[in-house]
Amino acid sequence: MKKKMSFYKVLCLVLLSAAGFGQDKGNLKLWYTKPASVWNEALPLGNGRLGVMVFGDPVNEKLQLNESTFWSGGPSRNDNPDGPRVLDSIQYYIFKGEYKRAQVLADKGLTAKQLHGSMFQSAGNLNLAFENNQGYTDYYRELDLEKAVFTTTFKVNGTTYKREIFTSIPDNVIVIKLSASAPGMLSFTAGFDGELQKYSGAIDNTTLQMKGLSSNHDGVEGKVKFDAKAKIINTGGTTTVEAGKIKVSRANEVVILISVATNFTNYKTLDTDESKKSSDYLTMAASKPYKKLLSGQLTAYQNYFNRVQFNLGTSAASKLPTDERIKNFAATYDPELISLYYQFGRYLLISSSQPGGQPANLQGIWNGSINPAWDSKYTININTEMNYWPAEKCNLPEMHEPLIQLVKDLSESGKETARLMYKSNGWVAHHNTDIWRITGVVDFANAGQWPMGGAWLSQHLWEKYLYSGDVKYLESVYPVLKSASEFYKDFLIEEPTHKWLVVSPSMSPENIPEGHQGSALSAGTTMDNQLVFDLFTKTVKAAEILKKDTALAADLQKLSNRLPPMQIGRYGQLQEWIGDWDNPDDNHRHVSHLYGLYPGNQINPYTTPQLFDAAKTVLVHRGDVSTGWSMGWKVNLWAHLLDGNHANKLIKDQLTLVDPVKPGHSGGTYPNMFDAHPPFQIDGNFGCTSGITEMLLQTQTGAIDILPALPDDWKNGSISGLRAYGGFEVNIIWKDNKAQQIVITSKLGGNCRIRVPNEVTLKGVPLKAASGSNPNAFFESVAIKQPLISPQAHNNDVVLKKTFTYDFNTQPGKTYILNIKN
Ligand code: FUC
Repeated sequence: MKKKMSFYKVLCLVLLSAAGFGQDKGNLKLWYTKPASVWNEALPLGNGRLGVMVFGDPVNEKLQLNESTFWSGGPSRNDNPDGPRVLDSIQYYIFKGEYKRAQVLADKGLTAKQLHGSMFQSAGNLNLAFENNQGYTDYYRELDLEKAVFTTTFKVNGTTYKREIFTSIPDNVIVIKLSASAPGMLSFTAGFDGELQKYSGAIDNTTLQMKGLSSNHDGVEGKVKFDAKAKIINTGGTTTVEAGKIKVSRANEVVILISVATNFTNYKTLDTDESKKSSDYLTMAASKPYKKLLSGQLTAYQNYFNRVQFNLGTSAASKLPTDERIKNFAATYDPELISLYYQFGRYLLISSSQPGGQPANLQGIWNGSINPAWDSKYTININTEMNYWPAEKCNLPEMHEPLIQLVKDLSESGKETARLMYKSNGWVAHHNTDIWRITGVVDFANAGQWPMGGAWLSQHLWEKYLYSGDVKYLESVYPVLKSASEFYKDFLIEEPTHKWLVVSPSMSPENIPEGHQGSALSAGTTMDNQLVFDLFTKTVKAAEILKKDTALAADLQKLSNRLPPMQIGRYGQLQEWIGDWDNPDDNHRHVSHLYGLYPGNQINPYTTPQLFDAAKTVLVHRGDVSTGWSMGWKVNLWAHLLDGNHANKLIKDQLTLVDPVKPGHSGGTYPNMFDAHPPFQIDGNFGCTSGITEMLLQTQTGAIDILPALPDDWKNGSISGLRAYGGFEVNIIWKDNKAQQIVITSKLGGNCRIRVPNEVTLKGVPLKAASGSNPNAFFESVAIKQPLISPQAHNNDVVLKKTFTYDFNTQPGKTYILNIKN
């Protein structure tokens, strides 16, 4: 009897805590009272390979289609083989201070001669023209993030119409269900169109087909073929073919399945039979009833989505349509818009990045153009990395896999670039890449001459390991990490003044210092030093864990010691460059030297307070409002400066409604919640989702930091399912800005060190105040060189809010519940 009682008690406790971590069911919806009239009002669906933007127009429904491998050109490279002839001179001019000459020479001898990257292209549209829907009323349109289903309803002459649309992860097709409240009311004509179509017509009276070919670009012939098919499955009514389209008359209900495939096999090969592939997916899906397709998708999607629940409370402001809420956001109290935006970021990552597929590009997987901004490719001097900042901590590690694969691919293609252009070992990538994994210099030297893309991307290989502790995985990526380090081992060069080892030619993305003759080119920029330091440190640690390459690790350690220290300039700022060239009025969108603050962890208030203060000075100088992704980065940075109120201010800036037709110059959010650079760029969505997480949980400074940057007006809330380094999963409930309950599940065991804003207790286990360094190796911090400080610099003391740091030992598979100390 006694035993039973305690079992029920435990059960009640579990149920109670689960309720505490919940989010208001049914509120995770983007919804509108009008159809989309332009692309930035349409709503995105995706399964990692197929992307679709749905407009929800009752009369002329449009589904704009993307397939993640439909890119211009074909397998290609873009190395400039003249590199070795000009490299010495460029390095010489940079050290002499003749930056312009260096740039001119780099433009000739290092920048790609022709190919500046390929374009991700739209595959066209499926259009449904309805005969009788003019004069509709009671219009409603939503995207339900809990189900990943788009729904629109409206009435015409007393009949209620409904459209439900989703993309299926397991079945690889887009699924549309059209229904009406009365029989025989569905009459429409379906047809494909697309700017790159080569053929569009009907195969039979229920199947449409469109074939297309990607564009030629930068002198590379377009070789990607796509095949799109739509299968109409009607209940009641008839279907006939009319002028290459299918006319459906008086049906009761219609399911349409859309399948799109390309001939892409991998970045080197285009030998898949696109027509067979699209037919195979279609046939498989058509053999299942709609309900089964939907339940399959729900299971697959919710397995990812449901892992994190976030609740910031609600208010009357949340009762309005989403576009109005964004418009009102700065002037009202609408905390639920923040949790919606947060979960939208997770939704977008699940929908645009699935294991085995391509990583999310500048627009994720959604692009309505055949000539998009920046080719909608991969900009790897911030944007692509930012896309993946939420992956591990927001409990979507599987979504990180396409990026890890891209890094593996680049380590192959970039080896040739390192050899051809720089006569170096290892692999290198510059500031852009594409589906063909180009690794040369694109655009022009002032933007592209940055041989650090590989160094930044490689950090993700190690970061993934820190969350999972999976040594087998580490083993599989170690050769890539090692080879990235080997490039810098060869490429670093001694600069004449301090004899530091530096990367040259390079730049601080994409900023030009004043008095630099209009040239961005320089040597030993702060970000480059930080990236090489991190890369070497991580390679050395990985080698240690895997018991490999002792000699190489020793070499890398020695080289690492000779990298420049960070420097604090005359304004008290963290210097962006090797010289004290910063301008306090510079509000450039890139804040590259703050990589060391986030996503790097070389700067923190505990072990590097002077640098922490200098980083803050930079951020104050740069200002808040900028492009979408820049604001997204700043949310993370202010969170790492432990200033939740300022981070929250940036969220407000990011949630500023941007006109979808005439966007202006500042970043913000479109009515469909897509981030506006402008134009649409998805990094801002992902960056902000990451930043919100960093406000609630940080893991990089030797401890699990609970509510490190909680804004004053996020008084009460809860979040569950976040991941921290070392295999910990964390749930937090806070009340009156204090951590009320923290639930930590340990997957790997080991010491758990937590830093909390208030005192907590752990039932049955004595909590020790933490001291010394964290014995848990996943939280090992690295020693940073003392900064060099300008005699003119005025620095401020870092004043921190009081926190409580504890250690307790954990067992794998066990959960620990900490409560506020009363
Ligand atoms: C970099 C940024 C731009 C833009 C582009 C795609 O060049 O500087 O702001 O995000 O990438």
